[in-house]
Amino acid sequence: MILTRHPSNPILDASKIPYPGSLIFNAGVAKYQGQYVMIFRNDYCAEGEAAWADLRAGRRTTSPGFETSIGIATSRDGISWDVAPKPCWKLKTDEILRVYDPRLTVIDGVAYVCFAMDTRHGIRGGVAKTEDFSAFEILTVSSPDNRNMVLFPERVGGKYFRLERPFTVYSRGCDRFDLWSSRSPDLRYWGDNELVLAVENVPFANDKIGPAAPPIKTARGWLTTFHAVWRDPEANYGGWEPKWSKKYMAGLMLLDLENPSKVVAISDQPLIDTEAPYERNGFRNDVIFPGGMILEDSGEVKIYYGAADTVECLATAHVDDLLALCKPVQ
Ligand code: BMA
Repeated sequence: MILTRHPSNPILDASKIPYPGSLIFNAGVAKYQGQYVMIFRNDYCAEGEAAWADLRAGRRTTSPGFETSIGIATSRDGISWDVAPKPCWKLKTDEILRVYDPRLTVIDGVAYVCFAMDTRHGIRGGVAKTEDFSAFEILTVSSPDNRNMVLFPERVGGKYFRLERPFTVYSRGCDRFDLWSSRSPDLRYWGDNELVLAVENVPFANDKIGPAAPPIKTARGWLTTFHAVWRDPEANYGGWEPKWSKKYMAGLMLLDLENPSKVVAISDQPLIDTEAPYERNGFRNDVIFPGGMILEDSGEVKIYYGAADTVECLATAHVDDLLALCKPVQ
């Protein structure tokens, strides 16, 4: 068994949140200033918790109105978490509906948060800088539609480097989305975009793919997860939403150290497929979405992932076993 689900999974859920919270998932995690820091998405019901219960029980078919806040938690061991008493970030204006799915990368000791932003004119992806997670300085926001941005933990060839996932609806048809890269001299202006991995090159995805957790550096390359979506026309994956019919899995690949737009090796199997009850059943059944990946000095890799769009989980593996899963690309 290469990957071990942590026995205390889910490591964070709504029961541990000291403010309104229903769905705690898709967190970014990094080591920062001597401790583990988790920045997580919290979807909660503006109509009150009873509305969620009605949806779960089939007493209503429309999703209740929700709000999203971003929460923060810290840990000494990366397993048990102290949640701050208040959410750390929420953005809602006439134009911006919410920010969500935060990813955390520390570059030269500075914490950066990539985020998705729903607006009235499309979905955008951005990068913010923070010192202590009490305030966020937005450095850049993309044009729509783009999201799932992850920053590399160091510059590559002198440039900041990120993976991202534009939504190419018009030219690719519905849900044929691929994983792209871009570079920046200053974290603000992004360009040199390149296609990194196309959905048709992932045997276990037939719908769309995109980045997941920020990568870790190994001697053989940048090791990184990605999310891969399978839509089974015959299956109904359930979920509290009546029409949910997709399954999200974690894939694994290795990118070239000097040119991370190039995939050098990839696993032809999902790294994490849905299996545990907390992955199979929730707001959206059968969803695994990694957002944090930490390489320990021992060679252990901690992979943090949102499960069923409902809870946050942890799985561990040895870095050598993960590297062995990735087969060279010709
Ligand atoms: C995507 C995003 C993610 C979510 C996933 C599965 O489109 O909304 O935040 O985890 O769907 O529902």
